[in-house]
Amino acid sequence: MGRRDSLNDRVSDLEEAAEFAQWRLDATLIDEALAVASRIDRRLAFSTNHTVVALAGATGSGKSSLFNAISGTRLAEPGMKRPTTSRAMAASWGSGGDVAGLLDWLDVPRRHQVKGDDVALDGLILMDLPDHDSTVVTHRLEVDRLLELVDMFIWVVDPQKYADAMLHDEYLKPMAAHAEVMLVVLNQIDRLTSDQACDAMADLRRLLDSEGLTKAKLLGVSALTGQGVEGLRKAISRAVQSKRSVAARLNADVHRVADRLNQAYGNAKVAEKVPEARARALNESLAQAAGLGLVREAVLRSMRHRGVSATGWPVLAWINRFRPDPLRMLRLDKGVTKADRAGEIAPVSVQRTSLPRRAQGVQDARVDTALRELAAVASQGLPQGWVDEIRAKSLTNRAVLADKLDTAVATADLAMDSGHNWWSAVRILQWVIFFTAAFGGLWLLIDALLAYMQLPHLPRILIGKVPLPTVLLIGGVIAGLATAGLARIGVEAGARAKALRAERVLTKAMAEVSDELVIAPINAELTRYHEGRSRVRRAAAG
Ligand SMILES: Nc1nc2c(ncn2[C@@H]2O[C@H](COP(=O)(O)OP(=O)(O)OP(=O)(O)O)[C@@H](O)[C@H]2O)c(=O)[nH]1
Ligand SMILES: [Mg+2]
Repeated sequence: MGRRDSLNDRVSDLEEAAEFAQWRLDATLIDEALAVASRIDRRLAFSTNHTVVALAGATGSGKSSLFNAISGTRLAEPGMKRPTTSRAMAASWGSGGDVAGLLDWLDVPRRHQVKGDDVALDGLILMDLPDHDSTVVTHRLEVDRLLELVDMFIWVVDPQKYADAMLHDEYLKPMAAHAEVMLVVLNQIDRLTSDQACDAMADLRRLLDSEGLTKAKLLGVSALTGQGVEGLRKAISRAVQSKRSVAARLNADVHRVADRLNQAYGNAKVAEKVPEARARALNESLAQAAGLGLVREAVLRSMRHRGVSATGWPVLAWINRFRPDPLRMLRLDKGVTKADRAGEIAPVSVQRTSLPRRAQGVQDARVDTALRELAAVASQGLPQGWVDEIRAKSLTNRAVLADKLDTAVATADLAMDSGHNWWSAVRILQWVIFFTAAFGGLWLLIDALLAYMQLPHLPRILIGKVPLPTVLLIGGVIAGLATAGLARIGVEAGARAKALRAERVLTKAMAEVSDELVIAPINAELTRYHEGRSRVRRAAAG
């Protein structure tokens, strides 16, 4: 039972490994693996208490005669005319189990139920096959078809043709994995002296061993005289009663195809996911292409511009307002407001920048190179089909990449409106200073006018030796410029911090885009490979 469970596990491992490899490894091999898996499922659906044993071999070797000798019947038709048997024929022993269903699946309409209670053969379905080396092509097709399905093989050879190249090269050697469920019978030993029979048996044993069939039993028999037939019956009986042949045959099937699939998967060291350094290199190229440098520069200049307008000497600041805001020119001035984040408004116009597309050709080429290198590094050691798949995956979203990056830049929160509350305080101070200076200036002007018109002048207040209005005017201008100068230092520091922050935010936003559009699809492909490989290894190891 345990064996059957592990067989089921191996079959599903094989099936999944084949499915993971679809379109990536050799299609014929994958189809074969899937066919084996479904064939095993079908066979296991029928009774595993029955063992289907086929007599196979060259024409005239004595398959039909042996069938009769083993079964003690005359159901098969041995003959002089070659080839004699043209369609498979089956005889079954014992009742119970869906023998009819099993024989339907095997597509063997010629069938007999052997009467009597031959306990030794209970559970046996013995099959007489046509000749595998037939001149009639349908015979060979029938043999090949049934050899795929039966649970155990008895290869019947005769003293003349036991070393036949076709038998060994096309059937025995390729089926070495199935040696455990294989019996080789040297028939017609009545035609040899006992020395000749010993020599022939030893020679055949050597041959089989050299072909990897050490596990295959070899028996010498004569269907004509009945010599050795009892031993053969016992060997069959043991196999049938142990009920292990079904699982053993199917296990060998899994083994054979899983080995080949395992080889196709390869065992090179393959990355589990895209290396960090590669992902970073790609992100840098993408950032360049999406104009990260330009945005950072624009943020820096825009913050300076706004800061100077807010904190500068009011007259100069007012002039400064007429110069365009660098961020606004890139349509990045809005950023993401609190309302946007709450989902209240998400105007489409915000989703696009006006970043210049001047050097786009060069940038695109850089991105293409980065994508190519990323795909090449990530797919190192993989089978060619998988390498192609990863390259294709790296380019799947190439067309939308630029747009998505631009949207990421356009919607990134550059936080341009925060962190500069002190500007307002400075602005108020600047206006106070400005009005103080203006007051002093006005005072002097009025004084000058009164003097011009020779009217009595305003009261004269001195600060030390300097008149108050002069102190107010000159002091105000100096204080205003000094405040503007000091504020300029703060503005510059703030602008730099803001530019750095913008760079960080944008880099992160772009990394998210590249993760989603490039890295994730490649990583999924790598995971698929590793999952498939671990499954096929399990299937092949059992
Ligand atoms: N001497 C001798 N002749 C045998 C023996 N077994 C079979 N024969 C003869 O060999 C000939 C062929 O036997 P079949 O049983 O028809 O051989 P087959 O393998 O079924 O042949 P196909 O159906 O054509 O593939 C017949 O004339 C048998 O009588 C044996 O053990 N000794
Ligand atoms: Mg025959």
